[in-house]
Amino acid sequence: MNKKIKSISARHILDSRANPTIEVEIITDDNTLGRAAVPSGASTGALEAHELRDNDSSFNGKGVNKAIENVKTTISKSLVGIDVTDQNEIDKTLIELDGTDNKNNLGANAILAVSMASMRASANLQSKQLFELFPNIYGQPSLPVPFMNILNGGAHADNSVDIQEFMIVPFGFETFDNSLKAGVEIYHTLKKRLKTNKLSTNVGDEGGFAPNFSSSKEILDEIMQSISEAGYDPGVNVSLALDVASSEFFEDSFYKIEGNQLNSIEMADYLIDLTTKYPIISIEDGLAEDDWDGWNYLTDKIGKNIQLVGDDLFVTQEKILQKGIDDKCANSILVKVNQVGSVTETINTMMLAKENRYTSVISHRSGETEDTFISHLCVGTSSGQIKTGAPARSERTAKYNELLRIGELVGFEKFNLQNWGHV
Ligand code: 2PG
Ligand code: MG
Repeated sequence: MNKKIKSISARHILDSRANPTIEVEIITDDNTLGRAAVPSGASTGALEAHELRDNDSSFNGKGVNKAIENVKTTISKSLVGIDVTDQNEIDKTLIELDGTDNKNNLGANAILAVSMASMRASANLQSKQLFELFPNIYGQPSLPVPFMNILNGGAHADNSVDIQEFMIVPFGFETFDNSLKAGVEIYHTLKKRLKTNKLSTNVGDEGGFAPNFSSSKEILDEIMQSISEAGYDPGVNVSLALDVASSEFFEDSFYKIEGNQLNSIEMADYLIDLTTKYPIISIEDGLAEDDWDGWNYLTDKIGKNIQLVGDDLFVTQEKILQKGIDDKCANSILVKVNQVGSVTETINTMMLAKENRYTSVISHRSGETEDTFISHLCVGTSSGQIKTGAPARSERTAKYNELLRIGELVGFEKFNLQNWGHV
């Protein structure tokens, strides 16, 4: 087996929001191919690794030609000839080549695309499934509980809803395919109900519906009804989860939500109140990324019973997660490969999470491609939870569909209910 990298090429493809993104192909000496494309966020954390864009007159400044050039020149020169199965060495080389803390030189998009493509090439070379190459951080490979964002607001939709994501969590099933089926049936029921009530059934960036509602409670009531009408039991086999994405409406120390101005404690209390009225098991970014005191308060109040997920807060970075652990903030981390910019660093962050009894929720971005890397990351590390949008729009269903394929291989009953939260 000749494991050396022979060539690395890059191109732009389009993401689900009509923006260019980078796709990389790695070919080994024995002509094995590995291909990967990177996603892109809209409600991004301030400390995310740097996404290199051209900022010129084409594609509204969103071109990725500079990132492509970096792959073809600097990165190619250093990686050709390296053993493609040595992911640590590849990622270390990439990080050293860049030489900055946040991948400002080469671009996290350039580096990540190469990192992911090399792992794919390595799997193909060894005739393995991609998920088999990940360390089993939370246990033996298993399928996740899907967190399905069925109603969109915030930066992902042009409606009046402040909270970004209202998710259903079909957890009470024996197998992944039945869990997914429940989610799909509830999604369709919600659509029917919205139509009947003359509300818009147009969808947001992640495939969830995006009608106008005046309050979160109204939305949660609607979703509860949809769960029941679809034949499921809210709180018994299907729970709710929120991504508040509150950094987006945190200004001058206040949360501007639903016409109110709440201070940090009031915002936390508002969320706590929601958890007493609805079967909410997980809240992501309930407080803003720089409101550490608010996070500590919320964690102290409900962290024993509710999964509190840091997304913008931790940006998948080990050092920032360590601060959260030290300061007793959150009990879970959202894992987005492009927030940190390489496979190895993603794995290291997840290991730190596991060591400290934090759960890991593997996540897509709002701008996605057909790449299904995260489905494999989730199964291989056995994180037990994936958030990858509504069961609609091909860039979202691509991830669920890949999980269905993996389910056939590993067995659908390998459905991880142990690591899916704090309830
Ligand atoms: C989030 C994500 C994905 P974005 O906030 O969790 O749902 O959105 O990719 O826009 O950051
Ligand atoms: Mg989020």
